[in-house]
Amino acid sequence: MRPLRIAVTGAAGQIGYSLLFRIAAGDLAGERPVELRLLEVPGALKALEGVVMELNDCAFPLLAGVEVGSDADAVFDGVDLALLVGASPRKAGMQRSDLLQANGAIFAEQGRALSEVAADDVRVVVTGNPANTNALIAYRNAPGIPRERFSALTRLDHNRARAMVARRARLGVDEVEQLTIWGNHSSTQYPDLFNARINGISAARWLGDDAWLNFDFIPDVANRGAAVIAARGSSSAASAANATIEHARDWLLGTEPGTWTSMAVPSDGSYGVPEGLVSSFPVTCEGGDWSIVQGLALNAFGRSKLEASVEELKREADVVESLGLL
Ligand code: NAX
Repeated sequence: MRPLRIAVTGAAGQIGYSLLFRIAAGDLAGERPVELRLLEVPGALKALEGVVMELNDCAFPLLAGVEVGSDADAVFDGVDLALLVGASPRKAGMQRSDLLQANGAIFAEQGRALSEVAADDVRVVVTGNPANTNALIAYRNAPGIPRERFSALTRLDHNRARAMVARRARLGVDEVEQLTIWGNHSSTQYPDLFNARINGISAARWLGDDAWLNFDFIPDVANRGAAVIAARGSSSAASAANATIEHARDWLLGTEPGTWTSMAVPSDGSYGVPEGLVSSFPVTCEGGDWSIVQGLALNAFGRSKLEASVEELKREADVVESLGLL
């Protein structure tokens, strides 16, 4: 079978260092061989050469080839899947609009390059922050690619929330199903336990502890990244790589029957989220396509949380629009 061509940007970074080895070991594409196309800024290419040496030293049977470079048009040529991880970090004194501008330029350029040279059925996952708005910028600058082929990562938030609920309920993670992260991958995200199920019952009802839900669970999910930084001295990397792989694998190979996952995707207007904004929703995947799970009830609390997160997404979209990035 022809190897799946997978582009990874920011490949010499922290997340890249976990991600590449897992992909090469077969965790994303199953038994299908993979070819890695690694994009980095020129200053990081030397470090990336060292990573490539280590990839070779693993003698992965499924790794059909590795190419590296800092020219997006060359690296993205013919890729089936693009994992856009590399982004400009937030530096001291930077406003959010400065970060949106620095990253907007990267994702506009990468969207254009993918549109021109990637495979016709390419799928694009944005992990680099601010992930939802970077995905919006990328798809708006990629006229040759249907917008449904772009998504952004909220799977790490989903996994964090699921594991926290399982620990609280003293159950295995498999027993917590149908959890949803709604909205932006930011502190405004809404992890929904009302529609989540434990043994077929609403997880909120099963836990029966509104104070925990409001004052511990929701802030803990939103602030988990900061807690990891405080403990480890660096941001989440292995768990972010794991989430990126699970997101892409579910998209390409399908979600488990009877449940769903969380993905940030361009809204079709579902649940009142304005069309085109990249928001996290409950989704199922089949045959390489995602669909938003319809018909879930959002109570007044959930609706106000989602609305607040969508307001933030709108503000981010307005900023990047005013910067000429859309
Ligand atoms: P690192 O700073 O370790 O690595 C980023 C890499 O990207 C660097 O090697 C840098 O040279 C490269 N890069 C910068 N501009 C580039 C460009 N134009 N083309 C190609 N490569 C470029 O960050 P890391 O910890 O790996 O995190 C990467 C991104 O993931 C960050 O934006 C981070 O905020 C984001 N995250 C997103 C998460 C999510 O759930 N959506 C969670 C984890 C993580 O915080």
